[in-house]
Amino acid sequence: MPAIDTALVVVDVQNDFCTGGALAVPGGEEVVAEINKLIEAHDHVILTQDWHPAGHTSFASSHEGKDPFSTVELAYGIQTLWPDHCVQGTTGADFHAELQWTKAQAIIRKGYRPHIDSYSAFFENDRTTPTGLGGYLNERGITKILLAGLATDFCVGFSALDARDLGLDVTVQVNACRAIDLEGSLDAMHKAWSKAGVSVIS
Ligand code: VGL
Ligand code: ZN
Repeated sequence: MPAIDTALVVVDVQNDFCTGGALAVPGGEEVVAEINKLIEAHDHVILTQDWHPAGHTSFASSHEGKDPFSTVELAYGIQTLWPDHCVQGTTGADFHAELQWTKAQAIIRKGYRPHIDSYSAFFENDRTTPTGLGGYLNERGITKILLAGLATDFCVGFSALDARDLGLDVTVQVNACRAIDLEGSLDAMHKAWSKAGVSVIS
């Protein structure tokens, strides 16, 4: 495993994406044991944390008459609407209790702007607002990342594509990811990864 010069980026392993959470990803908590092993094996560990203010624009509850998992047209384009989740400071936004996160060197919070969602760890859903992670890695001379976490076809997936756009060497550890799989989104993401040159390992 290329642990020395590779940063492990652990995406959104938070209570709301695990069984019993507000936006539960099937089997979400199953990634924790595998990710803990990856954390042990890597010298550079970065976490992302979905971190929405109450009333966030990605919540169906913020759009009258709209149901979760439908879509809406926002200023920056089509946005999928979600149940209220990962609200700043709530238990649902906390990392899973068994995730061994203390070694993490940085935690990138995303989705905190009230009117923009952010799936990717690098750019928000308007595709132009950076989170700062690209600059952080660049300044530290890190050019390779390994991604794991939730959800494969949204936050992990778009993080991988954006990282390739930034010229990084990107691998996704798919056995340490779980998917939402909304209308073929998992299949579409695998196709997009292969086009973009994202490596996949399990
Ligand atoms: C995510 C939907 C909404 C994710 C976050 O972590 O994949 N998905 N917010
Ligand atoms: Zn979210």
